[in-house]
Amino acid sequence: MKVTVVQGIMDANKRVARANQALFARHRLLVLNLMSSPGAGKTALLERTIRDLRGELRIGVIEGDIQTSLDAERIERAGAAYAHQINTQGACHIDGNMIAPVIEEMDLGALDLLVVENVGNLVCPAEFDLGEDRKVVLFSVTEGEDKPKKYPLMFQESDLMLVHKIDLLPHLDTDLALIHRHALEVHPDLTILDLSCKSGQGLEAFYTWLRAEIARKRAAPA
Ligand SMILES: Nc1nc2c(ncn2[C@@H]2O[C@H](COP(=O)(O)OP(=O)(O)O)[C@@H](O)[C@H]2O)c(=O)[nH]1
Ligand SMILES: [Mg+2]
Ligand SMILES: [Zn+2]
Repeated sequence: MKVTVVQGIMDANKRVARANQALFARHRLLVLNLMSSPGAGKTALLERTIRDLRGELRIGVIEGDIQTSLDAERIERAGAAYAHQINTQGACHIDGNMIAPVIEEMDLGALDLLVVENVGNLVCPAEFDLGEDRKVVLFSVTEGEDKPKKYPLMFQESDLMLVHKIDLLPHLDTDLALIHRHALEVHPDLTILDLSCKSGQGLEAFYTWLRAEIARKRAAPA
């Protein structure tokens, strides 16, 4: 496995994101930008998805963390077709510049899906396009019903919201319907799926969404 360390390069993110997008389009490869606060379960969901869909989808993951290669090691152990760790050295999000040299080196044609696991943070990851097709926000039921209203940009920018760890609901006072209502207040068209990678509840609906998005991207003009 390879670890890339990036310094604070921040120039012209939009331009780089467009170039990344063109490269993904040439390969008709679906790319997701997976965002959440730290600990919502991004890596756990990816590990489960890779294990469940092994044999059907070749999934690659670019991991973004301030430090360590722990997540890419987990992804590799889960049997991913490709795993790469980016260390941002303090930066609290991934931007288009950081993934550009990584995707240039990769064999994008060997994948059915590429996921970028962003740095755990509900704020600035939403501000930086990577050239992805879809932004996905993972939000766990332990984070408080008010967060979609407090961090609206994340929920406005995202195409899909995954409400995670619903296996915990019997132990909590969390109002799941209120989480939905607050997210829909800031983004009325937001697609919302409830799931748990621990119990497996809701995963089939997520996989159905993935398959549909992959099919749509494959049919899109290069
Ligand atoms: N109860 C429960 N815990 C989960 C679930 N998914 C992940 N976790 C736990 O959440 C913690 C953070 O998971 P991780 O994948 O490292 O989160 P990340 O920081 O978003 O990548 C770990 O202790 C996981 O065991 C779930 O579906 N249910
Ligand atoms: Mg992680
Ligand atoms: Zn940041």
